[in-house]
Amino acid sequence: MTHLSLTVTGMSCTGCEQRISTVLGRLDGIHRVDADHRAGTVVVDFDADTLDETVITGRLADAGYEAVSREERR
Ligand SMILES: [Cu+2]
Repeated sequence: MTHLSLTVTGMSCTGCEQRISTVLGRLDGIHRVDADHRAGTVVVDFDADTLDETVITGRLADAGYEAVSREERR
């Protein structure tokens, strides 16, 4: 299981959290999605054998949210 913490811009309400949960929840290999619009974070647990970070951030971008891995952000 891979744990990924993302800083996400563009979330403004709980509707955004729901949307992100739905969009990411459809991906194979996703185990948990925890979106927090106040903190501007999305935390996901996923199976690295079936899914990778670029797919997740790509899907978020398609939905209109820009995501940056918190570990990569300086
Ligand atoms: Cu919203």
